[in-house]
Parts: sequence; structure tokens; C-alpha cells
Amino acid sequence: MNIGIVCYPTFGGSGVLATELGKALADKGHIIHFITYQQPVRLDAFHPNIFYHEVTVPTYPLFDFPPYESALSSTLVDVILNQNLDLLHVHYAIPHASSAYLANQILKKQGKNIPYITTLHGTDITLVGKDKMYESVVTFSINESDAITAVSENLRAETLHSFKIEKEIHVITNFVDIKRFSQSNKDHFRKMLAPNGEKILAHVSNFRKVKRVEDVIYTFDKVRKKIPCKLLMIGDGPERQTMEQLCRELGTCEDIRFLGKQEKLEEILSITDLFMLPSAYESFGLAALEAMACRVPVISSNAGGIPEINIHGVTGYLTEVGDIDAMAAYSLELLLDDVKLEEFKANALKQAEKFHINQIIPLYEALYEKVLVQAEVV
Ligand code: GMT
Repeated sequence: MNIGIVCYPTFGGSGVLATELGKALADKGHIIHFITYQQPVRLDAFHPNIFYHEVTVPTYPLFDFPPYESALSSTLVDVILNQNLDLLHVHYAIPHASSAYLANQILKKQGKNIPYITTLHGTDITLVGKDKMYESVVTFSINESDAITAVSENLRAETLHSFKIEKEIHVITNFVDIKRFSQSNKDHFRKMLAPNGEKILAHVSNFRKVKRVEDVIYTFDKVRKKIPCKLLMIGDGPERQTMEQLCRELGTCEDIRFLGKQEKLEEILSITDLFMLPSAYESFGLAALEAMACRVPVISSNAGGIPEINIHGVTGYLTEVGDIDAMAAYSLELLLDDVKLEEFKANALKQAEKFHINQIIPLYEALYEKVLVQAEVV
């Protein structure tokens, strides 16, 4: 198939997932066209089946807000016609679903039917999409999609609860490439970061409010009062400076490293003993899945779709959102018991294998085929 993928090209989960999907489909022989405003971060190597088309948004003195949505729709029309695409797969509803709808309508006038599939990722539904200023466009463009997918049962339920959806929402979960995300021997890193054999905790996110990064710092503060340990804070975003300030106030700076955005995440996860994900909401929690694939148990909140991957008492522990005492107690329970920690590490990998990329990609392929058959009938 000749597939166009639209996504946010940044380090966010939806862009990461869309890029990994495109790469996996290209490996299976499909031709993939990424149509984004920047080269996606995980699109890091040449592949003969992958093409990248940049959306540029011309500015003009009249524009306080350059019209990205229009530029995207026009670029889609151009790529669809010139590259003869079979279908579009757009990730994150705003504004990608409405841009796809517009491109679809423009092409219908020219006698070409280009079906589009919308994948809902989380905040496009639970936070931004619900906003009155977006809701009607989001509802309309989701309903006009030829197929809709959500990344967890929880997100499917949230979408049905918040929007009047007239079509089936297929749940196709996040996935992980276990060949890449697997524990490897990085003892030299461990010696550098934890020279005295300290346990290592880690958090990965885009440091937005919804991630409750402060809970990671407060929990760590409690844990380090009991045992020698280090915390690795990976990623970047609006809350980072406040978090660095919080570490200074708590006097924990010497044990916390802010590593910024990292491309070889699997190497850092390979030396991590515990992963922290205290989010106020998480449709799925791809960062936790990638950690689990590297044999890292997860201490998380029980928000959204997290309980669909992190199994309480098996692969880690779940707590109520904001329950720092419980997160610290569970962390200590694992870090102080090497036998239990080893058992949870093995369980984490076993659970991650259920979301193996090889099992999930065929679900998308089957959906594409179904949509193409439907499009021919219409
Ligand atoms: O929250 C993020 O990390 C970014 C966000 C995005 O849309 O880029 O991630 C969402 O999509 C991921 C991939 O499907 C999910 O694993 C994340 O749970 C989800 N984030 C939220 O729901 C807050």
C-alpha cells in the first residue's frame, strides 16, 4: 500500500508511535509518506520505502496566526495526487483529522476518493479536544473518518463519553519494538551515574502539567531518605525549570540528573531499576511500555489506560493520582528486596511482550485493507 502518515514530529508519544508504525510498515514493503512540519524525531535513518514531505506555512504580515491547517491540507492534496497515495493515516485529531477531511473533499471534486483513518492518542480527546473552541470540528472530523482507532480501551470509553461519535472506535494499542527496547549491558553508564552501587529511578516525559513531574521529585525525596539512590529525569518541556528549582529547594540536586531529550532511551533504561509515571491522565503510557520492555518495573498512578499495561503487584504498582506516600512505599518495597525486584523485572518484560510490534502492525494493515475495500464500494 501507498500510505500517507500525518503526525506531530516532536518527542510526544503520538509522533513517536506514528513514526515507529511507518517504519515498521516500510519494513514490510509498504511505501510510506510522512507529511509533517519537521522531520519526525524517530525518523533517524534512510529507508528506501520512506519519503518525507515537509509542510511549510508561509507567513504574511496580516497573519497573527499563520494557517497551518490550510497549508497541511494543500500539501496533502499535492502529495496524494503526485505520489498516488491509497490512504491517509492521521495521528492526533487536532488539527490533523480536519485537514485530512478537507483534502478528502477537495480530491472528491477531482474524482479521487482518498480514505482517512484517525488515531486518537489522548490529550486530543481528554484535554484539548473537549475545549468548546475545538469540540464541534473535532467531533465532525472524527465522524467523517473512514475508520477511527484509539490507543486503549480507556481512551475509547473517554471518547464515547465526551463526544457524539457515530462510528465504531477500534482499539489498537501502543506497541514496542522489543528488538530495540531490550536490556543490554551498559554497566559503564551505571558506574558513571551511580558509582557507589546506588539504585537508579527514572522518569521520561515531555514535562507537561498532566505528567505531574513534581510527584516524581517528591517521591524520590522520600525514597532517598531511606536508601542511596539516583534519579534520571529524561525529556524536556514547560515544567522543567520549576522542577530544577524544586530539587534545589529540597536539596536533592546531587542525586538528580536532568538529561534532557535523549535518542538512545533504551541505553538509559538498561541501567534503570524503577520507572516512575505519576500522570494525572495517560491514555496508554508508551514511555512505561518502553521501560517495561527493558525489564524495568513501573510505579505509576492508576489514571486512564495505565492499568491496561501496568499490572498492580506484578509488573509494578499503581496508586491514586498524587499519592506520594504510597508511591514512595511501593518503590522502597521493590528497591529493598532484590529477589522481588528481579521477579518484577521479569514480569515487566513478559507483559511488554504482549504489545510486541509484530502483533500490533497486522491490526493496522487489516484495518487499512478494510477501509480500502469500503472506499471502492462507495
Ligand atoms: O503525553 C505525551 O507524552 C504526548 C502525547 C501525544 O499525544 O503526543 O501522548 C499520548 O499518546 C501516546 C501514544 O499513543 C500515549 O502513550 C500517551 O499516554 C498519551 N498521553 C496522554 O494521554 C497524556
